[in-house]
Amino acid sequence: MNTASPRPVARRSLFKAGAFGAAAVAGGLALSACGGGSLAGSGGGGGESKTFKLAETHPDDYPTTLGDKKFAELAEKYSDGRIKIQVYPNAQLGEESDAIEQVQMGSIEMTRISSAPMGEFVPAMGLFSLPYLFDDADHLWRFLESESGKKLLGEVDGAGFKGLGYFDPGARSFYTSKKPIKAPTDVKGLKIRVQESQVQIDFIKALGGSPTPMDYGEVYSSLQSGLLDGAENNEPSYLSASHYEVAKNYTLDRHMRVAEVLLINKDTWAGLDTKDQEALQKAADEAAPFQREKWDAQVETDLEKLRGEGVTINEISDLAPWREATKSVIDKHGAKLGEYLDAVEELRTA
Ligand code: GTR
Repeated sequence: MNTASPRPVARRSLFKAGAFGAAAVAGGLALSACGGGSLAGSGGGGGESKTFKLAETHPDDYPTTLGDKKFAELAEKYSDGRIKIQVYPNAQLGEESDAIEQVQMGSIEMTRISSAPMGEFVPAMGLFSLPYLFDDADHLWRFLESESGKKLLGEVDGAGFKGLGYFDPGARSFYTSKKPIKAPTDVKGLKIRVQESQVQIDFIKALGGSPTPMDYGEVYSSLQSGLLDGAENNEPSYLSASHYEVAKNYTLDRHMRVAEVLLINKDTWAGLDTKDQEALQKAADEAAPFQREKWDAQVETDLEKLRGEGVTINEISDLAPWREATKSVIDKHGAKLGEYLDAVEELRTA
């Protein structure tokens, strides 16, 4: 039921130059061309039951995975058992950019994905990678729940997806193996892993560092081998992926809140009857606050655990020099995001 429509898959080559990336893309296209994917799950309405796969990069007990599972449980309940969603954690179905491509082509029906790599498929999603944009989680959520936030989610339609909702991403901060980062100038000359996002590449460049886009699953060994000097992420990722073991300096500058997004393949969505679409949407709407609660609870305990593991935590109280040093990123990428940036500004105060 999924057509191999010529949607852009090429953005990835920006980051994955070389044989592996080309093979992955070619492999995906071959799959799609022969109508691959879990066709068992793609039937159209009529009361028959469907099973969808949902790709998740994090481990079983991570807050986004708990959100996925709540979504799956509610989807089954609200569809009277017609829709079953199998959550595949730990990047079992592939690293994030591969998962996005597979959902785009329909070989996987769903994913919970970071908006950062999504920005390479749907440029407006790059908004969330703009540095020091949101003051805190409440500011982010005022935006996500606003008409603008919903409109932005709707932009994924044009790239072969349907956006079902947002999950909380926390805030990303730097961590390094050798020298701690205390001021923007400390990033100079450091090799820092970024997500597959041009905005994030420009962010590290603006600070004088050397940005290295890389799959999440490769970061630990790259920090360990010295290929990287540092990376950046929120507390639950830094802890659960054990990056703290090989990069013990954590600098809480909270530079980005890259929304987590729940996606379904557009054709799979279109193939559902209205009742099942409503069931899925209701499930996603209710899974979001559940995930946010889990998130908030975990961030605090994770910070304590990290301290207990001997991580040195540097709090950054004055963001002004960081904002100043990275202004060029907002100027370059913000120009295309005018209406969304205006909404973010309007929602800065509750
Ligand atoms: C996490 C995010 C993941 C993944 C990861 C990364 O915060 O939840 O989806 O994008 O960061 O840095 O690759």
